[in-house]
Amino acid sequence: PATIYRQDYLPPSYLVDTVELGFDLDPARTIVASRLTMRRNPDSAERAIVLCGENLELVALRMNGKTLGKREYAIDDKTLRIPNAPERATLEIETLTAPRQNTTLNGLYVSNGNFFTQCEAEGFRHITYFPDRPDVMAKFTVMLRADKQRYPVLLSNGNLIEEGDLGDGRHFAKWEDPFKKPSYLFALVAARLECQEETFALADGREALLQVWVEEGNLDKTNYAMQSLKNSIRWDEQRYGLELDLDRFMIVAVGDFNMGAMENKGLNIFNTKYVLANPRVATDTDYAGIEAVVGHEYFHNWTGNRVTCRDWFQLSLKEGLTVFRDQEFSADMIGTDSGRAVSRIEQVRTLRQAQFPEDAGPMAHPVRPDSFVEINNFYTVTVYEKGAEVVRMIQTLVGREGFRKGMDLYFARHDGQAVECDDFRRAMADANGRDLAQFELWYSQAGTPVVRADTSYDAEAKTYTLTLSQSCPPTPGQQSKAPFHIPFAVGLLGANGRDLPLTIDGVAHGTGAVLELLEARQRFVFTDVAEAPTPSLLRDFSAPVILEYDYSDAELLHLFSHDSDPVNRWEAGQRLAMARLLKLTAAVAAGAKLELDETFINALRKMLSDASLDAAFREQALLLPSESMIADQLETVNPQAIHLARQFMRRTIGTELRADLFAQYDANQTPGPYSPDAGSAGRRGLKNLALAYLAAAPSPANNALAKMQFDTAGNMTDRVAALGALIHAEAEYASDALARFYDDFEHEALVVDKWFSMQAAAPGTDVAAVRELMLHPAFNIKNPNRVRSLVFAFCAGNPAQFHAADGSGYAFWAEQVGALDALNPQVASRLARSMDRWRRYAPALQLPMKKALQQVAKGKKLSNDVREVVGKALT
Ligand code: DPP
Ligand code: ZN
Repeated sequence: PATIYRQDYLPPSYLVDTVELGFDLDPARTIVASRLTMRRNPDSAERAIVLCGENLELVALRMNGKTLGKREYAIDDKTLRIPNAPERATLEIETLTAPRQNTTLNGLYVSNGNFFTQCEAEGFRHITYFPDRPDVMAKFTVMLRADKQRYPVLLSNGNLIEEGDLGDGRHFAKWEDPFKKPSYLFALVAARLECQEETFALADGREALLQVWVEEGNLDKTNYAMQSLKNSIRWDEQRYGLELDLDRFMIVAVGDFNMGAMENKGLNIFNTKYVLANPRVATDTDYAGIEAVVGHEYFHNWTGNRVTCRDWFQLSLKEGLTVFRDQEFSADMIGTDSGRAVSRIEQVRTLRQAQFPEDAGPMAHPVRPDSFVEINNFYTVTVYEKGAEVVRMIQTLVGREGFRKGMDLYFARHDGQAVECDDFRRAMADANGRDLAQFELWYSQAGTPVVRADTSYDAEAKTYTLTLSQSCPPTPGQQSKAPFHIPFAVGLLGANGRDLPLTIDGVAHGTGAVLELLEARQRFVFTDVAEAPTPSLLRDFSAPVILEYDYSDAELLHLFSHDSDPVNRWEAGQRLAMARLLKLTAAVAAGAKLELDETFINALRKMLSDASLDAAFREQALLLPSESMIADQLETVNPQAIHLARQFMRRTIGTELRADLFAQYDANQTPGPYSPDAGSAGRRGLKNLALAYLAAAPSPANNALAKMQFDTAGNMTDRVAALGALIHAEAEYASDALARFYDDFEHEALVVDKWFSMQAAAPGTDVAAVRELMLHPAFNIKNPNRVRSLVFAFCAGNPAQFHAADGSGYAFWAEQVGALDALNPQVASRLARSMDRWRRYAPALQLPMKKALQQVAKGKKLSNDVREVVGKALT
C-alpha cells in the first residue's frame, strides 16, 4: 500500500461551491444523487476534476447537463477522473450503495435497523463520488426519502427546511446547512428514535433547539447528556466568547460506532456509551466521560468545523486543541482548585499509560505526522492527548489571557478556512508578541523528551543551582532531535514544608516560577535561598516529558506530605510506589522474599486518613502505577512478575491498613439520592478503593463487606465496585453475583459490556475462559463496544494472562485480528496495536509474539489499516 507524505500536499484542482444530495434510503440498495457546482481552483495547475469514490456503483454521470461517455472520464476502484474539464462544471452523479452490507461502520451503514453515517476521515467517498478532502468546503443541501413507518425520523446537518409525505408510504425531509463544510462533517440519520428536547437561550438572545435522540426505551438516560450540552454551550460563550451558530443542535446515540463520537455540523453522532446514563446503569466514570465527550464534540463546532484542517496531517490542529478545551471544561465544571488538580492528575496518568508507550514504540509519530498509509491509524493518543499537552504548554507560556487573545486572533484570521497547525501557533505567537519558532519542534519531532535535573546548594552564598539537560530518544525516521522549548515549572520547599520565595537573576517570582528550557543544557540560579530546599520539579506536569532526578526517599516523603502543588504531591507518591514495585518485581523474578517497608505504608496511612484533603485527591494518591506503567520502566518485561509484585503490594496495603480502610469506607458513604458531582464521586471513589484494597487481602469479613455492598448498592458505581472486589478476592459469592448482575441488566447493552470487561480483565481469566465468553449469546463480533469489552479488555487489559508462557494469548490475538479485519478494519487495527511493544518482552515471549505478528502480516486480504500497524511492528 502507498505511503502518503505531508510534503506532497497539493491544493485541490477544483473547488465545490454547492452540493445537493438526494438519498433514497433502502438497506439493500440506496440510491444517492449528487449535484455539485464546481469551479477550477486558481491555486492549482491541474486541469482534471478528481473525485474519490470507493465501493460505489456508478449509475449516471452528467457534466453541465450532458451525459459523459465512457471515454470522457476514467474510473478505478478509488478515483473518478474527468480530464480537461471546463472552468465551471455542474456535475450530476448517481450511485448505488448497500448500507446493510457495510460492516465497517464507515460511510453509510445500518445499526439495529436504522441508518447512520460516519464520514471522518474518509467515509464520504463510500457514499458518493466527491473531492473527499478537508480543504474542499461546500454548502450542503440534503433531501432524504425513506419509508415513513420504519424511519419516522430523518435528520441531516443544519436546518430542516421542508418535510412531508411522498404518498407511497414514504416521506421526505430536506435539510440545509448554512455553513460551508468539508465532506467529513456530513451526516444523516434515518431511524426510529425518540428525543428529549429543549430550547436554550444563547448569549446574544437567540434561542436554539437542543435535541438528544435515542432508541426507544432510553429516554430515561438522556438528562445528563442534555445537561452537559447546555453546560458546554454556556462555557464556550463565557470562556472563549464562542456562540452556537445554528438554530438547532442535535445529538444522536448509536450502539454500533467505531469511535467515541463525531462532531458533524449540527448533528453530532455519538456512541451510546457517551450519551446514555442514569444512576442504575452508569458509573461515575461513565458520567464524567459523557460530560467530556459532549463538551468535546460541541467545542469542535468552532475548533474543527468553523476552522478546519487543510489536510489530515494537521489533525491535531482540531483534536489537540479540542481535547485541551474539553479538559478545561471538565476542570471548570468541578470548580475547585483541588478538583482541577485531580483532573490534571488523570490527564497525566492517561499520558503515561498510553501516550508515552506509543511515543516509544514502532508507531511513534509527531503530533503532526509526516506520513501515513491509513489515516484512521493516526487518531492516536499522540495526536489527541499529546496534542492537547502542546496546546496547554502554549497557554503556560503566554498565560490564560494571552491564550484567549491568541484564540481570538486565530478565529479572526481563519474562520471559514482549512488551515495548518502552524497557523494556530502563529496566531498565538503574533497575538502575544512571542517567538514560538523553536516551539514548532513539539509538532514535528516524535518521542518523549527526557529532562534530567541536577541541583546543588551553596550554604554560604545562599544560592541554589538547578541544571536541566534535555534529550530525546530516536524514533522511526528521526534519529536525532533538536532541543525543545520546554516550560518547566518549579518550586522549592523548606524544611517546614512551605514554599520558599524564589529569586532568579534578581527577579522575584513569588513561590512558583516557570523556567524556559531552550538549550540542551541550561543552568538556573536561585538566590537568597535561606536553607537547602527540596525541589518540586515540573509542577502541574508543565511539559509532557520524563523527568529524571535522583530524589531520596526522604525528599519524596517530604513532598508527599507537603507539596503545595497537588500534582507533584501525587507524583511523589507515585515515585515512592514505583521504586518499590520495581524492587518487588525483581524479587519475584529472583524468587526472593517480598517485603514492603513501614515508612511507605505509614505514608499511605497518613494520606488515606488526612481529612483535610478531598477524597478524590486521596484516591489518586493511593492508586498504584498500573502494570503497564511498571513495564515501561523495565528493559525486559516479565508480565507475571510485575503482576505478582503489584498484587503483593496491594495485599500488603489491604492487610496493614485494614482498620484505616474500614474507617474510610465508613467515613466516605454518600447517603441520599445518587449525584454524579465531583465531590460525591470522589467519596465513592475513595470508599471503593478502600474496598478494592480490602478485597486484595481477602478475609471472610472483607468479602462480606463486598457482598453487602453488592446486595444493597443503590447505583452502578457501587455495584460494579463491589462486583469487582468479589471477583478479585475470588470470593465464593463472585459467580452468583456475576450471574445476578447479568440477569438484572441483560437488556442494557452498556452494562453487559461491563459484565464482559470485568471478567476479561480478572486475574483468573485465561484464553480458554475468554473463548468461552465469546460463545455467550450476548457476544457479537460486529459490535465494537462488545469487542472492546471482551477481546480488547483481555489482550490489552490483562497482561499477566495475555502473555501466558504457552503463547496462547498471542495465537488468540492473531485469530481475532484476522476475524475482525474481514468485518471492520478500523477496529481490527486498534486491536493489532496491543502487540506494538513485543520487542521488550522476555526472549521466551518475543518469539511467539513475532510469529503471531508474522501470521497476521501474511493474511491475504489484509486491510491497509492492519497492514500498516503490523508492518511497522515488524520493521
Ligand atoms: N473527530 C472525532 C472526535 O475526536 C473522532 N472522529 O471527536
Ligand atoms: Zn475530536
